[in-house]
Amino acid sequence: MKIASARVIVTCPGRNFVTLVIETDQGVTGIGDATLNGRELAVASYLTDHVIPCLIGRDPSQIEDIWQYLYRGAYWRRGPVGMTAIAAVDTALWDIKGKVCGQPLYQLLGGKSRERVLVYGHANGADLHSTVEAVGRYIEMGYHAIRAQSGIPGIDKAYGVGRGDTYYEPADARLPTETVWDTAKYLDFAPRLFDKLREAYGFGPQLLHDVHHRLTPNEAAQLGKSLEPHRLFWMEDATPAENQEAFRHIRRHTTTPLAVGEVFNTIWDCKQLIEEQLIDYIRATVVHAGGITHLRRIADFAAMYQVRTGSHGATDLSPVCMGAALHFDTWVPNFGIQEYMRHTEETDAVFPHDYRFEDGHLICGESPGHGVTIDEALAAKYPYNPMCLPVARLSDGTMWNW
Ligand code: CS2
Ligand code: MG
Repeated sequence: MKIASARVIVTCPGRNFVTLVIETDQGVTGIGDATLNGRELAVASYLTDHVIPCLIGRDPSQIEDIWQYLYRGAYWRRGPVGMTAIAAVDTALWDIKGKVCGQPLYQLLGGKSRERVLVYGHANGADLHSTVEAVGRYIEMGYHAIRAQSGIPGIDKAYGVGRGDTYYEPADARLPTETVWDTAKYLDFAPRLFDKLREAYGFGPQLLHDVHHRLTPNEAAQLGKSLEPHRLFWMEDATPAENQEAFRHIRRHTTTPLAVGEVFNTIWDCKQLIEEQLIDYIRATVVHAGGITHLRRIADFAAMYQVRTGSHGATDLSPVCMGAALHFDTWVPNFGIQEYMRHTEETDAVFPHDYRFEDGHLICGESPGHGVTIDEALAAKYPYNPMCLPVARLSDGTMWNW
């Protein structure tokens, strides 16, 4: 069997997605997610101009060799664009392998470690009261784990607050929306949000919170300490993690569980965090961390240090990534939780899939491969619509971390 052709599909059913389709000379097709929010065309070009020409004629069963070829052969290694492109190829090749073997992807990885995958949803509101209500709605929808993000008094356009009721899409303009961040207001407000949530719902629901890179290590330590009575499932992206050592300070001062890694794209981004056990959950995901092949390496390394997976699963990761991630989550022994920010109906129509939500969990399907396809005719009806993520400044104009 040989790779006969490959193509990149950019579609925008409510938001932009990039999908790689690989076809073999025996008519077997595999697909991979190549979406990088706000940088979609960079990955599309990397694939079209630099990767696809090298794939034609190769044996699609040689997943590892092709991964090594694309990683080492790039010379300019690592980074979100290149690793997302590699991830798309890798995911598509695992999809093909599943179809050739007639096996769901989790079987190729080693079989089931669990029947279903615990997920968390995204409750958010413009203020404390509406966020408490939103968490209640997610509990009624059957979620056992819920991320809570709220508007913050005195802060306009706080992170994580959707414009609608269920879906949260941060890429909101052709050029970055400017937002203003105020750490003091946030540190004053966040503990009060979780006071109210625990008062309203007790300790039944698992609660998560995303700091989204906004704090210094010491501020993160302060917040983690103040949230300890609420026993969060995790506090995410407490401080920018390029400086992995910074987490030593946070770890010294709080037992609130820490999750990091949705912006990571190789094991090198998290090596120190894991081997020094500075985090509890690694958030790297199939689409941005080099695909199944590399994410498996990260998870196995994490397992040595009792760090569990908690893969990213925002709306800007397509159902193709979610499908592959669920097979990974069904297999991976040191599973923690899977983020599941629901896609819109129009997105789901473009990406038919066999996974399903039930009682706060997702259950992957039994179709050969990862169980997600793309309706190319429908995808063609949604042309690319350039959008990018906001930026954040402090009130004095200093650029900060969005
Ligand atoms: C967030 C994401 O889901 C999360 O944890 O950090 O929504 C993130 O803001 C987006 O994926 C950025 O595109
Ligand atoms: Mg996050």
